[in-house]
Amino acid sequence: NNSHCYFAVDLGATSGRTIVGTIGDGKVELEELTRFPNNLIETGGHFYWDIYALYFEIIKGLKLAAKRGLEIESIGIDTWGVDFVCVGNDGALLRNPISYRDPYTFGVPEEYFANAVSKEDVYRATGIQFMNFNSLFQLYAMRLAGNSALNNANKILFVPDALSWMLTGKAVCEYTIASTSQLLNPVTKELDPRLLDSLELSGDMFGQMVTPGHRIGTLTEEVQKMTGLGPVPVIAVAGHDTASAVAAVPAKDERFAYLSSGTWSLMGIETKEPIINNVSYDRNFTNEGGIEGTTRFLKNICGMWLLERCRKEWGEDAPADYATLLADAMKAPAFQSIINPDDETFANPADMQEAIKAYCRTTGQHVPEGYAEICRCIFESLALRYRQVAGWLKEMAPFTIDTLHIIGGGSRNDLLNQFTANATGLTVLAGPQECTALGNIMLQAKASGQAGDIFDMRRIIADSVSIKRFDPQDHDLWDKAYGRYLEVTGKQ
Ligand code: LFR
Repeated sequence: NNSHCYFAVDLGATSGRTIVGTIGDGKVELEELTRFPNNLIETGGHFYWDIYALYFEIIKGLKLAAKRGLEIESIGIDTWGVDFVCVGNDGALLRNPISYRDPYTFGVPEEYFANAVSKEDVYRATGIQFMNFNSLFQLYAMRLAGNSALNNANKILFVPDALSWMLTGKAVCEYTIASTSQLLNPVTKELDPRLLDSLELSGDMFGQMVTPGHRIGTLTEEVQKMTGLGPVPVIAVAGHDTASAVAAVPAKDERFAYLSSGTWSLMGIETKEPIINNVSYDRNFTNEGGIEGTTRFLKNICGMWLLERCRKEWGEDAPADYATLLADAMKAPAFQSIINPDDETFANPADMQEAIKAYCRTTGQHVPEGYAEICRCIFESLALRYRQVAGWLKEMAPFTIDTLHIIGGGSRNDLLNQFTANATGLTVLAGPQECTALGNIMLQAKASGQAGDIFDMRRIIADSVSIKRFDPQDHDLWDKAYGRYLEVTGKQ
């Protein structure tokens, strides 16, 4: 038997999974071992992630793998970006990490630019889009508040690195996850000394900077005993979930755009060099780290978050089945109500449906009623926002974009895929849904010599999954709707 087996941990902001990937005969297959919720815990005026619960879920997944007699060659962890854990002198975690959904960084970037480093200088040094929750601003907010975990920190580890540390006792700073912090300079590929100084931090607190494929260490004896596994190596994969997803886009060459569709919609291209100029600054595009020295030049768009929140609110008043929900949305009239999904009123409203209705009311549009109309409004508006961002991307890309790969959980939404093709005028190739896990597994395969470079990995993936094609239709209709979108959203 010449197949090889790898263990992936994929943690998102709402749920996490452990997955086993098997590579053999030039194909890759995934099996989900466990799935569990990732909860936001509110206490003492903050929202935290429960890192111990996540660690425990990883242990449970590893135990299951051991029980099944799976011969795991290595383990890799990817998570959402920006959040981090402080570690004390004695090696213990200094409480749970604060979540990026915690509003404690609202208004902090402005304070930072006024008192520490200017906005232009931060962008020039990092090329990272401004979002209030970037680690830079979280750390600054903690400093201003005299946060005792930070005050006593000997190490600061990003979430995937913190979990690897708990499994191996080895501290690293993986490049792709570090890039989300807005502390990393994508040209020197080091943490920026001036930004570190502004936070009174030193670079070595973050651990040794490593790139995807690095072998961090092996499971500690403690973990071996708990799980029944041997000294299995833990590999630094692309620790940022979006970097893992982009690594797994089943593209044949470099001339593609991607839309990684989950709670967030990340739309961008892969480039050899960062793109940091006045236009990228004005459009707030980011240059996050990819694998093999590539740059993920992209923009965050509010994605399924709108729908996820609405579905929670609807409960049993809307079909639980996704296909029925989409079919009902199709029965609602087209282009009645258009919103800007990235309007700040949708970031974390108490009532998402009410926020959408209020937006339509203030902009003098039809106020959507019922789940079908609201769904239609969300999907059409997302597609129109995609067109806007794709347009900016086309202006800045160093190559002609003709294909958009939609990957991640949101790629199973045929309706939105078709809308996206119509709105952007691009051919959409949808799938796989499991891009993040596939990227995580392939990076491990590459580290153990079972896969070659990025395009070899992508070929193995393309040979293993099915991809659906959507060609643009109804051009005039969508063009007219885009005109309305620009009017409603005030051209920004
Ligand atoms: C997606 C993601 C995005 C990042 C956001 C917050 O899961 O990692 O790339 O901007 O979460 O960390």
